[in-house]
Amino acid sequence: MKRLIISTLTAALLGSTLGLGQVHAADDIRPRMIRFGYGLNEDSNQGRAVKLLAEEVAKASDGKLKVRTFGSASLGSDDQMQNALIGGAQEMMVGSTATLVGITKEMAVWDTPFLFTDPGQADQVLDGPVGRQIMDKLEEKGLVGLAYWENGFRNVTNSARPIEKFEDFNGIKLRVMPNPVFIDTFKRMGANAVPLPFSELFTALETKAVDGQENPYNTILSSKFYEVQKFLSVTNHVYSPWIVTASKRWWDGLSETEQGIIMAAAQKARDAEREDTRREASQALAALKEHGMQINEVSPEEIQRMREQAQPAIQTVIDAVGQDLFDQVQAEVEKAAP
Ligand code: TF8
Repeated sequence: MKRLIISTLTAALLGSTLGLGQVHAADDIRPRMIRFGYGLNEDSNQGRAVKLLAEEVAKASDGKLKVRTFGSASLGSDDQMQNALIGGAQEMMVGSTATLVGITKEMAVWDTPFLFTDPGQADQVLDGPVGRQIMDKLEEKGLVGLAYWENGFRNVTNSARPIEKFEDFNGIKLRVMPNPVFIDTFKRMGANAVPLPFSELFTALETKAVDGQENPYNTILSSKFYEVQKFLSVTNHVYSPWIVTASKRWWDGLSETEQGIIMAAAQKARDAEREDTRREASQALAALKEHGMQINEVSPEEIQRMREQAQPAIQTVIDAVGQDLFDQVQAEVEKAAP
């Protein structure tokens, strides 16, 4: 009996050391269903990239890892999904870094008004060491950051008038992302800043609960804000990243192979998404005009005045992230200047 056990054990040990490679590697990928939520609709830059990520994961895992995608905030607002990830009730999502500030305050650094001047510069800083360092801060809060995607440079729409100078914000009820830096920035511009989750935004615009909002061209187009907003003012006042996150509780139970497949897919989708977003953004103004929006460029002088007006909001960023990290990001931004 003893012999039998020993020889069985030896066989098992030999089996694993001799590799029986295939058995082992296959074991490394277990059939799993991954719930992946996002806030925009399927027919958006975000939706297209999530679909690509799901396809890449299926391909690389021989269909064992199945990413089920849930768009249009059908699993909840960014905020709700973040908490579902932390609790382990949902596996993955993509959303704004700005809505993570309540969880990981360092994320507020990306909300610094006028931080980046060009998307290539944003890529370099986000994908570089300081971007990774900030992403890694999520882990102590129960989240794993996989990749930054592009939401993009934000522009203002409203139903009252063209914004040509910051004084034009006066009295405008402007929906902002629920985040202290955004609230502060737009209060300083003179707007009545109203924090609201994105999932409630269209209805709020439609019912005139708010007069305006700010988002990249792509979102103004894909979320059909042109149906409920007349004026689009080109301010490019901040660059917004998206971030793909996973539930740490769930992620830690994956094999290295599984983690590698998902990470590679998030990065591949990132590269495709940035290209797609930039291509779409370059044609979006014409499309929005066709949909009847009245578009105005803000003069460089008035942008400079907006920048000065928003300047004190930088203190809100520094209070959240600390002077050291803020300086470190500034140094990376300068290094990556176009
Ligand atoms: C916003 C953001 C949103 C994103 C999206 C829901 O205005 O720009 O578009 O967070 O993932 O809330």
